[in-house]
Amino acid sequence: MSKLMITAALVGAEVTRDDTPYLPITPEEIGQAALEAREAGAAIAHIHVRDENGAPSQSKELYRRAIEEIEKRTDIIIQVSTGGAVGMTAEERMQPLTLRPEMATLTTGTVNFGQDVFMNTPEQLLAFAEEFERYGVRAEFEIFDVGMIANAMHLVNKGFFTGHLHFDFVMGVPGAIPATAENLLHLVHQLPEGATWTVAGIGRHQLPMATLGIVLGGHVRVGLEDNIYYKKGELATNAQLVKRVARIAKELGREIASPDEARQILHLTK
Ligand code: KMH
Ligand code: ZN
Repeated sequence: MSKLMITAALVGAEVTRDDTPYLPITPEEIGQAALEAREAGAAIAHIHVRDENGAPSQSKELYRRAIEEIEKRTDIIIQVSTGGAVGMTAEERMQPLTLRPEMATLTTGTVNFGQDVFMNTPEQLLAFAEEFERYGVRAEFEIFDVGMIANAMHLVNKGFFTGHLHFDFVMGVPGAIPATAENLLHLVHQLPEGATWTVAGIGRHQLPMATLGIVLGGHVRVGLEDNIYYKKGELATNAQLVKRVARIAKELGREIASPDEARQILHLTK
């Protein structure tokens, strides 16, 4: 089994400061949260950005500042979001790709998202694929339901996303695939030969899915984007959530990948 890559999903688009005081919002806070997550064992920082009111944004300038604050503190792999928040246009969501980040996420399908709909039409997916190619950005496919793997492979078979393929299974969003062991195995079995995968469980599913990811040879995403609690009724910091996964992995005999080791696993050339 390879070393374990831990992704810290530091910010997200839905959680607010009213939900938790630990949510990083400003570029400086995001930089500091990335450093603390790295020190706790994370190899990848998945980031969104927020405007001065804390609202989700896909502003290129805000991403540029957040990336700068992370890069001056740590060598962690920076993975920007092209998911943004529900209701944003595809053009709005694409903006951070123009900064040529080391990685960016791409959700390959439309899905119910709580009471909302997270839209990713075939036409939009093609436009995203062209932008990833134009700026030479490595994708992490965000898989909220099983059909999204086939949609990603449809784009790969068209000639997009050449090179190593990496998937993140986001499990337990109300309206999307439930976070069960059986569903995780089914998702893993759909992947093409040689692909790597991460699992992110939402809310109370975060810890059990992370543990499954460790023992099944996948990789793990935790962080306040997906879950704000350490345990029922007790809020967590991003670093605490990462540290717990690193500790469990070590107990289970799985070593933790540094950012450079994660770059090797993902065949990133930077
Ligand atoms: N905020 C969700 C609607 C991503 O970062 O790529 C989409 C999301 C996925 O968070
Ligand atoms: Zn995200």
